[in-house]
Amino acid sequence: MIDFTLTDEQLAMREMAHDFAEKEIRPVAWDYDRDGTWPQEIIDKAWELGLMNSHLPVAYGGPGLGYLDGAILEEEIAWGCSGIGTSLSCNGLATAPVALGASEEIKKEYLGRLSEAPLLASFCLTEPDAGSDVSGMKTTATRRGDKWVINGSKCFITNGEYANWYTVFAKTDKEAGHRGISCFVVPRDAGVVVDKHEDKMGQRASNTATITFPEVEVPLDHLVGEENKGFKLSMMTLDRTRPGVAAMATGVARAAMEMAQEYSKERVQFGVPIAMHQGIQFILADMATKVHLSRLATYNAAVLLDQGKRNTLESSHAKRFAADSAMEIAVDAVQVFGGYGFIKEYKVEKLMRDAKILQLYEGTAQIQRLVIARETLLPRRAD
Ligand code: COS
Repeated sequence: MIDFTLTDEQLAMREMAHDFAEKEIRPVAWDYDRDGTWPQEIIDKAWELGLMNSHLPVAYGGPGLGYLDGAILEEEIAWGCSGIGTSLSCNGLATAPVALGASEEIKKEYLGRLSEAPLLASFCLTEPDAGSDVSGMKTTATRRGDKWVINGSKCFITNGEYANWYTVFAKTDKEAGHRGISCFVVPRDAGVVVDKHEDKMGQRASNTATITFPEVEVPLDHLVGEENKGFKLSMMTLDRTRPGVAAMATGVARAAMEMAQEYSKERVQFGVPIAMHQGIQFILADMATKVHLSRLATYNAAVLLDQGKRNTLESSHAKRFAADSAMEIAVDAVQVFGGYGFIKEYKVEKLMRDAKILQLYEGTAQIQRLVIARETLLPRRAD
C-alpha cells in the first residue's frame, strides 16, 4: 500500500517544529545571516524541545524517531532558516556511522553525551584534495601500541568549531584505495585543532571550519566498525542523511515559493496584482509542483530507511531533485520580486544564497547523478 498520510503524532511534531521555526528562528534568522552569528541560544532551545537528535536510539537516551519523522522536522526548521537547520541536524551525520558500527561502550559514551546536554558532533570526511573523491583522502591513522594516532586535516566541517567530538575518516592502508579507509571517534580534548572558520555565501548561521588532527591519539576501541571498512560506512551514512538534506531543500523551496506567492498578490503592475499575469502564474505553478515532488521523493527515501531497506538510489533521487529544485525556485522567487528581489530588505535573496549549498554538500548534484546512473545501469540492490 502506498500511503503518505501522516499520523497524528507526526502532524503534532510538524506543528511543533513549524511553531518553533516561526517564533524562534524566523524573527532572528536574517540578523544571524547578516552577522554570521553562531545560534547557540536557538540550539539550546531546540535541544530542550527535542528538535535535535531525533534519530538517536532510545537505548542511548534519544527519542528513537524514524527517518520520516526526522524529514518532517527538518523541512519545517529549514523553512525557518536552513543555516540554523544545518547546525541543528548535523549531529545526525556524525552519529550515523557510530550508530551503525561502534561498540556498545562507545555508543553509550558518545551518543549518550548528545542526549545529556545540547552538545554537537561533527562528521570529518572531506579534505582539501578529497571532496567528491572520498578515497583520495590523505589523513592517516596508525596503530601505535594501544592507541590509534591520527594525522591530517579536514575541511568544510559543519559545526567543527563547536563540536564536542568528531567522527573522522582516515587511511589505515595507504595502498588500498577505498578499501584502506577506517572510521574513528575522536573527542575534541584529544588534541583536535580548529584552524579556520569559513566566511560563507549562504547558510551563514551554520559553522564551517577546517579541523586538524596533529598526532591525535585515541584508544584502540575508538575505531568504528572494522578496520579498512570505513568507506562503506561513509556511503551508508550518506544514504541515511541525504533524505534530510532533501527535506531541508523542500523547506527552503517552500519558503521561497510562499514569499513569491504573497508578493505576487500585493504587487500591482499594468493595473492588476502580478499574480493575475499568466507569466507569473506559470512560474508559481512550477514552484508548487517542484515542492510537492521534492517532498514525495524525500518521504520515499526516508520510508525505505524506516523499513530497513537500502535506499541509495532513492536517497540520491531525493537529494538531487530537491536541492536543484530549491535553487531553481529561489532564483525564480527573486525573479518574481523583480528589482526588489535583489535588495536585501526584501529577504528573498537570502534563500537564493542559502539554497546553493544544498547542491554542494553531502554530495554535489553531479555526484548524485553519478550514483543514480550507476544504480540504474548496474543495479546492486541488497535489501
Ligand atoms: N552503500 C554501501 N556500500 C556502498 C555504497 C552504499 N551506498 N556505495 C558504494 N558502496 C561500496 C561499493 O559496493 C564498493 O564496494 P567494494 O569495495 O566491495 O567493491 C565500494 O563501496 C566502492 O564503491 P564505488 O566504486 O562506487 O566508489 P567510488 O570511489 O567510485 O565513489 C562515489 C563513489 C563518487 C559515489 C562516492 O565517493 C561519493 O559519494 N562521493 C561524494 C562524497 C560526499 O558526498 N562528500 C560530501 C561530504 S559529507 S558533507
